[in-house]
Amino acid sequence: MTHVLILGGDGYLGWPTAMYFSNKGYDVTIVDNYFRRNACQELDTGMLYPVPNLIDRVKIWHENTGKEIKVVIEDLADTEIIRKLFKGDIEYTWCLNKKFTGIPETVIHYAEQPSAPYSLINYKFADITLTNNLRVTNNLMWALRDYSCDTHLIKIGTMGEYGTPNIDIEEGWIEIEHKGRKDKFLYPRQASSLYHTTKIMDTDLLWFGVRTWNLRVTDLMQGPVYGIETEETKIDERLKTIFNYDEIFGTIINRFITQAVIGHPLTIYGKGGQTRGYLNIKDTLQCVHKSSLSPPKSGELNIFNQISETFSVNQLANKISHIGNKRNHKVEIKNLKNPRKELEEHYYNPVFQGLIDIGVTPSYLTDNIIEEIFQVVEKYAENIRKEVVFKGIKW
Ligand code: USQ
Repeated sequence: MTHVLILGGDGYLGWPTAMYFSNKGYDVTIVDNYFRRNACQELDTGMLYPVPNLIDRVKIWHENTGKEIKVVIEDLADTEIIRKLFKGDIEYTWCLNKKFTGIPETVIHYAEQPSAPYSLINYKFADITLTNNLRVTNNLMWALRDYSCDTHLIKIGTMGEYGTPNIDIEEGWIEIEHKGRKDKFLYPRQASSLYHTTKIMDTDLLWFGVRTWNLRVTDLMQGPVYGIETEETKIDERLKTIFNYDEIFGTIINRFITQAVIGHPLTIYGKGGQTRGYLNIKDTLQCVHKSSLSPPKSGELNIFNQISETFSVNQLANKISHIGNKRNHKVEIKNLKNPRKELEEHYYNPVFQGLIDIGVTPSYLTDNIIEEIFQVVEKYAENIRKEVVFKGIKW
């Protein structure tokens, strides 16, 4: 069985990814330090429903499927943890069989602070974001260098690394002709938050590791993800992934649907012309899996733009209010003064062909898909707290 190590396996994307690979017969180990849960508690954010801790989750998974997902509860910013995972002297927090599974063939790296607003609350949170994200990536890069250059690292990057340039966004690379000579470089990056900036720095670190030590890395430039259910979360109610609707950890589509359900005006920041590439949570799983089946050669960095379609904030608000009204919610739309520093009207034309070429079939934000998310959110409507929807973290 192929061994897949998932870093950040308790998060919104990490947990569904763990079940997806486990269901396909992979030997899965996950590592997490409960960063996201602890931050949600510390910052009093909005979680649609409580989720069991990781040990209970993997036990529920085992009860339902007979499959084992090994768990290590540790902080990957600690220099030794990832090295121990590669050396085989790690202590599992939960597993059925204590035997070391061996060096992973694939590592999927989600173990980062993922929120732009979190990274700009104040200096303390900026520092946590920089320290955590860069240390984890650096620790991982050195462990790969020292123990297993052949392991394929799949890193979740972000489309926000590119920003919103006034030219087409290529897939990772650009050829530049200058004074009669040509060369290929990483596409220029200019992020609009400190969180996004750490992702740029991650890419730079790993590109160095690829050039210098022949590492094999896939960097996935992902857009904002939406959705709740995946095939595996449907197996048991308790296997649902963490779903945030607050401004810190909630992404826009999940937020707008939740706002529509509780009668909170949809919070369009500024003019609402901000355009991004979006994807369904189910597509994240497909993209990561298909990438694992098409690893780069030793000494190569693959970069894919991981989005399925693009929308402006205004287009999203219109789509969601249309479905919300159809479901008898009285949906209002409100343009708030933008708490973020970003362009509110801009050119946006990213290429996103690479993942389709390796076999990903994109899902789209259809009325049916929006209705499915509405149904789940409505079920938990009593848990939604209006006061955490918008607190106005500015930068
Ligand atoms: N926005 C609103 N109203 C809201 C929330 C967001 O107008 O209530 C706007 C934002 O200003 C932004 C856009 O919607 O222009 C997307 O915001 P978001 O909060 O959904 O996403 P973002 O902060 O960009 O970050 C999310 C994830 C992050 C991931 C990123 C991909 O939290 O982990 O890397 O999406 S991307 O945006 O392509 O960089």
